[in-house]
Amino acid sequence: MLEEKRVLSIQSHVVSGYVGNKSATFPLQVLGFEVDAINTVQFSNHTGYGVFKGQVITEQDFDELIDGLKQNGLLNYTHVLTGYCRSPQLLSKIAKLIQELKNINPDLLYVCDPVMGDNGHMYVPQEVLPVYINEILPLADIICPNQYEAELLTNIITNDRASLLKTIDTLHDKGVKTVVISSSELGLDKHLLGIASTTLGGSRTTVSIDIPKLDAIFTGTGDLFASLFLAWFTLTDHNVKETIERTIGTMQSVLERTSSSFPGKDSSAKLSSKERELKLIQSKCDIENPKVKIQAKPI
Ligand code: ATP
Ligand code: PLP
Ligand code: PXL
Repeated sequence: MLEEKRVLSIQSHVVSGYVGNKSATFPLQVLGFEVDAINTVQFSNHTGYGVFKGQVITEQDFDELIDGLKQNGLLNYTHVLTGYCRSPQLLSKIAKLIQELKNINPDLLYVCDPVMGDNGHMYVPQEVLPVYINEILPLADIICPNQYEAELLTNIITNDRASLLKTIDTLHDKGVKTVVISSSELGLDKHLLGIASTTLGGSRTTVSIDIPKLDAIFTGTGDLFASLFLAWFTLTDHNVKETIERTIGTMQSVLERTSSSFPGKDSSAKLSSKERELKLIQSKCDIENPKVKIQAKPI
């Protein structure tokens, strides 16, 4: 792999707050990665607020940016990270770009967060699903769906750990070497269950992690999770156990710092979107030095 770590991160930009590239860029930079960001949208704030305004990149805008990079010989990346994308046409273009980047650097690592929905509800048009399945999955080195996204990608209903593990087997069978379930509702006793599995290096390693569930709804956490997973997977030389432990260590610190800033801790449901924005910048030390409080367990 090239000495320098340079990530192309293709995600949303928001002027105020932390989702998409605003959530992913800072942690990657703090951990020593160069980040080149393509902003698929530029919105005033995330869509969970009452109002949002702004622009969506067109396919032509995207092509122009890539053309400029290409003409200057700048398409040399070690990593690509993709997240929320509502347009099947743009997603398809992104797939073609990733193939081109892999031709330039065969060691490139592509991390795909297939952001489509949560809790049985899709919040992107359903036309993006076949593009993820047919064009993106064959290129992804790491995929980090939540439980519902794993169901969509594999057509398997997950009502217990065994069926969730079956989705992971199916994603491995489709050629994805590292599969991470960023969160599922299959944890016990107010915990989210996370699972990370890799077949890199010839043998299979699968671990689970019990994540204490905080009584609040956050936005941008999936994007932060994917960026931290990318960073630690690279920095630990592909050790999934250490990677998920450090990723969750930082996630907990950021979310605890965010929650403890809530004015009335017992009424999180009534908080505004602004009050629930991630305390990301304030968590710089916890990004650099994650406190691992929860060990991942081998499955
Ligand atoms: P995506 O849709 O981007 O694939 P996702 O739906 O899994 O991701 P989240 O549900 O936000 O994204 O979960 C990502 C991580 O955020 C979890 O692994 C967990 O560490 C953290 N997280 C999110 N919400 C909570 C919560 N209420 N309590 C504790 N941790 C949380
Ligand atoms: N809700 C809506 C309306 C979204 O547009 C998105 C975009 O990804 C999310 C939730 C996901 O946020 P998170 O990254 O926290 O999972
Ligand atoms: O992944 C979160 C996200 C990304 N991009 C935009 C969003 C959100 C969450 O609401 O609104 C534009």
